Amino acid sequence: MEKKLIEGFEHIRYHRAQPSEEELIQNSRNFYQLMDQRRTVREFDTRPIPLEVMENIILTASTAPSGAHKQPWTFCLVSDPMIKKQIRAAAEEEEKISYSTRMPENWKADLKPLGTNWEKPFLEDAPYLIVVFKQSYGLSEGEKIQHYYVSESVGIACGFLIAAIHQAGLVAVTHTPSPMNFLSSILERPANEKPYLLVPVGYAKEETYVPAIERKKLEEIIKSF
Ligand code: IYR
Repeated sequence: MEKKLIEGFEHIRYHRAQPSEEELIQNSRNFYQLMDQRRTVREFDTRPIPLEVMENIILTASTAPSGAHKQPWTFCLVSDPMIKKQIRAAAEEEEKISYSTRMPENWKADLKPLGTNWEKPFLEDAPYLIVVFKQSYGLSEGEKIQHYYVSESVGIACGFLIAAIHQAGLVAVTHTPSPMNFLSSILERPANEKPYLLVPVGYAKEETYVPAIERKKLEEIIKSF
């Protein structure tokens, strides 16, 4: 490996094949077409998933860039049916209050086409729940470690996570029960970690339907200068 000291810090030579223009077009088109098939799915088959698949998906998420490379994330991987049951009960308790009193009418109207409600059977049906925690600061031998751009870093990692789940052939729903501090106590997380996103993962249920919604056209999302 070619190495170089830059300002006293070891660097390694960056190697990556440089695709031709045709290859760039093909690669970008293929990945777009793959990702455009991703849908949020809320109905899961209970069929188990090999642990290695989940580990690879989480490793992929951990390749995300992060502020000062502090990697301010923890991925709790839950398959224990008793813990899933506890998480479902606590989430539904909050969601029941949210849907009945916390969420304004226009919010509920916006969700109507998606068919969501306070019931969350996917929290028990999905073989795995990935609960992503953001670390406001790090801890090493009792010392606090400064973290930077924590929400941005963990958000990017979650994007990678969702892409990896889809690429593997599985489905997920990005669930954000609110408030979700119950996840800290159920999963016994330390004070430097805050729940960020709850992602049930599994095979889609055999016959399931997703809302017939469309994505914004390129002209609506791009402004070229
Ligand atoms: N957290 C609630 C409500 C909800 C909110 C949004 I914004 C969504 O896109 C979907 C659901 C729930 O999970 O049902």
